[in-house]
Formats: sequence, structure tokens, C-alpha cells
Amino acid sequence: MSVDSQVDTQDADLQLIDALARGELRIAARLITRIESGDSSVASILSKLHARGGNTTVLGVTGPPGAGKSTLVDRLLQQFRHRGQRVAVLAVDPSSPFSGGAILGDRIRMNQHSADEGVFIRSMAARGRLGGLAVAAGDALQVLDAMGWDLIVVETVGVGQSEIDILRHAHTVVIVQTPASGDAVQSVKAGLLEVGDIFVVNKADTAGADRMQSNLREATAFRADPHDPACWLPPVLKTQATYGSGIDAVIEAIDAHTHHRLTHPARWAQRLRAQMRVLLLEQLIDLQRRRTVEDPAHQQRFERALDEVLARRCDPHTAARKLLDASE
Ligand SMILES: Nc1nc2c(ncn2[C@@H]2O[C@H](COP(=O)(O)OP(=O)(O)OP(=O)(O)O)[C@@H](O)[C@H]2O)c(=O)[nH]1
Ligand SMILES: [Mg+2]
Repeated sequence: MSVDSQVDTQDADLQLIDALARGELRIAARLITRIESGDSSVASILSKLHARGGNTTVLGVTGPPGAGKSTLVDRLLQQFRHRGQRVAVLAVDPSSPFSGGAILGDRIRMNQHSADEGVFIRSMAARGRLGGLAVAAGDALQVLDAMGWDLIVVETVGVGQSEIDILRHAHTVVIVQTPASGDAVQSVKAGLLEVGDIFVVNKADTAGADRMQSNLREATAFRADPHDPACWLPPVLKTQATYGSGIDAVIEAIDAHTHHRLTHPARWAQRLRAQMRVLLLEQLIDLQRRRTVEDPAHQQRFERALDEVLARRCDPHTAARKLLDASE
């Protein structure tokens, strides 16, 4: 790239960043679309955004399909707006690598906020990305972070690892379950019991809500540390999101968790470091994966290695090591 075109790119990046800071939704939407499609030219913008980022609180909401996450987020949104907070919502749709189709249709339900300038709702999939859903969502969060929202909410279905990885961007994680989820320990996906800051049993109007609540309390009891009176024990709350009941308690729990985070900075720094460590690892994997797929020279080497593996002349582990060495 010539010096002139480098300067042009720098200027264009800075203009985009200024537009984001002014809260221009169209610019944000377009950038997120580029991120979704795996456009690597956004990297220079993202790197500039990172230096200024980390200022917006991110609330992660996850749970099994149909648990009522969007209905709950919608109710929470009403309360946040009532308090005058400006909120962006990122609904991360897992898309099948085979059909490329997004599963969810939340856009319609949350539409009552569409005329409200203090709310931005965006669904995203990562169809153009090989497995990099968590990375793409993390990049989209950086864009939203640069816009000065008071709060960003990320809704993701807790089914796959990459959806759970997205929660590593969150300051507070809400895990939504329902009475139908059955036995708590088995139904809460491995790992979620550790990462949840607040547990919600939604659809409390249906049978078995109390049992689910006490199961979850038991399952999360290991988080209490008798030697650490200041540790955060996740509350387990009941809601009926469609009727708006129990929402105030969820808001109170979110506020309490924020207060806990701000009053225990050393603990939070530790968690942030652990989260950032995983994110950096993810980026590393994503970069290697994309290199392999996008760079023709790498692609050729990859196909040759694949031949060797198929012919059983080389095992996949050794082949991967050799590819890694060759890509240095
Ligand atoms: N009975 C009952 N139904 C509810 C409650 N909350 C949500 N629902 C219903 O559950 C269905 C799924 O709600 P969503 O909010 O779309 O659930 P979701 O978890 O966002 O779903 P996905 O994003 O598709 O995974 C809808 O028909 C809601 O009306 C509740 O408290 N009680
Ligand atoms: Mg939803």
C-alpha cells in the first residue's frame, strides 16, 4: 500500500470512528454487516476502537432456545429506558454452517422500540465466518462500545461453545432457564453454572418453577465461599416475562452486581484478565483459521496436508503442527 493510500485509509477510519462517537446508527449497522461477512478491512478500525473502548457496561443474557430471553430483554429494556438509559441490544443468531440460515426472529418482537432513538437493536449472524461467531460478536461489541451507549445487552442462545464464549465480553451474565428445563444441574450447560451472575427461572407461571429455583440454588451453592464474605453468590429469581412480573427483582440484581463489581476492583480485574485471555486465544485461532482458508498459498498447503491425512501417511495432529510451522 502506498503512503498516500495509507493516509487515506487512516483518514477514512478516523471519520468512521467520529461518526460512531456521534451515535450514527447507519454507520454502526454497516460496520457490523462488514464484520458479519468477515471483511478483514475492518481490522484497522477495530484496533483504533479498542484503544478507546471498555467503557460501556455489557449485560449478557443466555439460556436455551425459547426460554423467553428476548421477552425478558424487552421487559428490561422498558425499565432501562424508563430510567433514561440509552441501550443497544445485540441478538446473536447462531447460524447453521450448512444452510446458512438464522434460526431466530426476534427483530419483530422487539419492534415496539424501533421508533425510540435511545434504543438500537441488531441481530447478527456470522455466515461468512468459519466458526468465528464469538469473535464476530466481540468485534460488533467494540463498534457499539464506541457509540457511548449507557448499556449494551447481548442475547445469545446457550447451545454451543461459541455462544457461551460471547459471554466473556459481559460484565454481568444472566442465565435464563424455565421449569421445563428439567433437572437444573443437567440442563444448565456445563460452564454456565460458573459464569452466571444472576439466574432467572422464567415462565414461572408454568408448573415446577419452585422446584427449578431450588435446584438451581443447590447447583450454584458451590459458588459461596465461607472464607470470602465478599464473594458474589448468584441470586436465583423467578419471572413471568410475558406478564412483566419479577422484572424489578432482576433489575435490582443487575444493579447489585454492578455495585459489587465497582466496589471490588481487584476481583474484577482478575475476571477481566481471565476473560481477555480467552478472547485473545480465540482471535489467534480465528486468525489462523482464516489465513488457512483465505490465503491461496496456505490453502494449497492445507489441501496437500489433507491428502496426506486421508492417505494415512500423516496424522491430523502432526499435519496441523506442520501447517502451523509453515505459516510462520
Ligand atoms: N408462559 C410463559 N411464556 C413465556 C414467558 N416468557 C416468554 N414466553 C413465551 O415463550 C416463547 C419464547 O419466547 P422468546 O422471548 O422468543 O424466547 P427466546 O429465549 O428469546 O427464544 P430464542 O431467541 O428463539 O431462543 C414466546 O412465545 C413467549 O411469549 C413466560 O414468562 N411465561
Ligand atoms: Mg430470542
